[in-house]
Amino acid sequence: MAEENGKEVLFEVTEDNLNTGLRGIPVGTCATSFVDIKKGVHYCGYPVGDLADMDPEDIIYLLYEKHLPNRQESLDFRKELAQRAEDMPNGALRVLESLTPGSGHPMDWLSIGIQALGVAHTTGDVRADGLNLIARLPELMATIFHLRGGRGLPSAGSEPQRGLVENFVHLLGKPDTEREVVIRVLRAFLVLHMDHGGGNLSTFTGKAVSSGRASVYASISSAMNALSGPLHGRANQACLEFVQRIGSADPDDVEKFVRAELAAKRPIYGFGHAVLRAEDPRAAAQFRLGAEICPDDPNYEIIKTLREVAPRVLAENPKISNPNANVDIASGTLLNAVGFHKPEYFTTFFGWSRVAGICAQINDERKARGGRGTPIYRPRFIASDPTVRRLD
Ligand code: NMX
Ligand code: MLT
Repeated sequence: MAEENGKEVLFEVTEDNLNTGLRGIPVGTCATSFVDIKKGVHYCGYPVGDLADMDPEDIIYLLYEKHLPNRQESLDFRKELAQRAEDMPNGALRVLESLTPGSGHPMDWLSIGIQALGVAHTTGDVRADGLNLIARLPELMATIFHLRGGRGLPSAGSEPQRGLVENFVHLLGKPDTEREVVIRVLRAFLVLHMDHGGGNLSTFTGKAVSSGRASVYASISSAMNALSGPLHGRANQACLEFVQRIGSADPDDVEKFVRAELAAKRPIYGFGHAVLRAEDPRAAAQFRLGAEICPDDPNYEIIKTLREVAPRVLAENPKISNPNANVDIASGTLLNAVGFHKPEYFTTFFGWSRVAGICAQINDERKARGGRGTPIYRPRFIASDPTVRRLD
């Protein structure tokens, strides 16, 4: 490894690295998670697949504290989150009532809702604001589902002591008979999507906005807008819509469909990755869950075929760095199987989950440099034409 002034040279930037979306260029350190290109994301060193069945609250604790909680710490943390949710300012979400049901995309509502929570109550302490937001998200999410669906405000009162996912499901008013499996899928979904290193677009955006000392709410709202694009978080919506259009698990039909999409210059959603160079272990974890909860679901049958067929077809294009399945291949199928039938809402679950990792990373960055915080983000762009012109 080369050295310069006694320091390891991590990356040498050449012209080829320009205009590549900063791909691969190291810009900082991240304590919450790292991504191994073959083995996937590790939260504070733990492979994510090993954490998939754990309580989301314990994983949020892990991302903040960098160790898994013992029993007492876990109980205390849940109590703290419940207290923060109970202290939600009255009427904070009324702004969502002024939006027309069904209008815009649910990610717009999530972003607006997060800003509204910040308008109602920002302490300026990034740890408190992050944990308040995390604690209050189940009520925000349920409010979006109800209001955007034209059903008014949730009729059930928020009961945060139930736990994050359980309170959301309670607020949605899901029948008791459906709750167990919905809770199982959502808990796994939240854990698997919470963090993915420091450089993914939504996390990077949230931290960049925060580096200018904007509030946690402004930063996270911006992060959610970043997540809303179909190449990033909204791929989970696009993937299920795509699967429903295929409509057949026959390998020949699936292959024909994939080839037609590529010929039409459309991405194959749920495949490829900016960092990973193997199938995403989060995809494998969701396939395992699907085998338990919805093995005969027609969409599940299709994604099983897609998982085999698409990598083979994508690998024919040497430009594609990773033809394998990513996290978004299966999540929509699982959500749909447990009763969430509108794909446009799927990215809000990704957002709900990712807020935890981004808030924890913002907390770390503000504590950096002995409490002075990471300096304002300011990478350099080189003028494509540095000619100085004069007005005539
Ligand atoms: N389908 C079609 N083309 C693809 C795919 C795919 N799944 N993956 C990569 N390519 C293309 C890509 O568009 C690029 O083409 P061009 O040079 O014309 O711009 C070329 O292959 C090289 O791209 P890569 O270096 O392999 O990937 P990159 O890092 O640029 O992009 C993704 C990563 C994830 C944006 C890309 O793989 C993609 O568009 N996948 C489909 C959308 C998706 O599932 N996104 C979710 C990612 C995970 N998440 O949740 O954020
Ligand atoms: C992911 O979860 O896969 C991401 O947020 C995308 C990335 O890491 O670039």
